Amino acid sequence: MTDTIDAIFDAVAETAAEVRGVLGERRSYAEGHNPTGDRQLAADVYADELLEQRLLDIPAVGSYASEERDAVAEDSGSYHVASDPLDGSSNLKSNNGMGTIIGVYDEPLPAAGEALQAAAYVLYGPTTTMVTAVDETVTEYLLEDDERSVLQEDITVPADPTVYGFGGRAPDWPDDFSTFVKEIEERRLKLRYSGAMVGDVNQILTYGGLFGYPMLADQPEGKLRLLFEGHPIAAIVSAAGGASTDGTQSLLTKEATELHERTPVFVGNESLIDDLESALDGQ
Ligand code: AHM
Ligand code: MG
Repeated sequence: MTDTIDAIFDAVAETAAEVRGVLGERRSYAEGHNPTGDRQLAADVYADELLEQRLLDIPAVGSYASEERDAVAEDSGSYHVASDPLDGSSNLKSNNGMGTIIGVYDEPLPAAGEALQAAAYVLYGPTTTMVTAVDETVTEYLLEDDERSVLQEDITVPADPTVYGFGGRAPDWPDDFSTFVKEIEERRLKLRYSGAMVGDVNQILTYGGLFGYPMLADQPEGKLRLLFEGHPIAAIVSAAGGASTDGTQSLLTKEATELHERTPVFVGNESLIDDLESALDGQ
């Protein structure tokens, strides 16, 4: 791992501790909406501003982009960080899990998945953990008392899948996707959907299975954003031996041409991703 990527992971871990500390008092809505139209919570804005400061303080970080801001914040340096500062923040109201996601690119944003050098997410669950992917190796850390200590090295997606979860309203799913979901259920996979992708993806790494936010009737690109959510999560699951797709191709082969571009997102066991692509073939 390069020193810069390690410094980025440290900055995210340090920020996570502070974000976690203020979640309880920042549950109210802020003034604005983010660039894809979601209402922002005070916690979204706080996490975004802290990450911007911490990451741009690292000399080799040349820019910071996030789901919560229109434009890229520029500095000088050869690494470019994309972030979803508080993923699943609507879970704050109901006191359920949430996360922070980052992707580290070696090209200015928007960029292709191939430019991704490392990715990580923090999960604010009963404990705060961070999962990183770099050099095709996935590691889980416990974030506690300002320390980042290894919980599990070389994480791989379990071979025998157990859980699945898909976003959006079932009546809005395309017919071929709905048919595929019925097949998944018949294979005795259990439904797990939390409203925070980071929590759901962490279950995929733990139990094996498939998570997705599909294309919808009125929104063919789905809900999730390629740079801030799709690429980083795909990189982590792929480094753990799983795979990703937008329905037809790996998310890591997709190039974002717009900063806030959306895409259908599916990640999980490679066999399930293959089955899904076959089921959607001909769309
Ligand atoms: P956010 O980044 O604005 O919180 O939106 C992303 C979240 C994902 O974490 C989650 O999978 C999805 O939106 C849930 O959406 P829905 O409430 O439509 O199920
Ligand atoms: Mg998100």
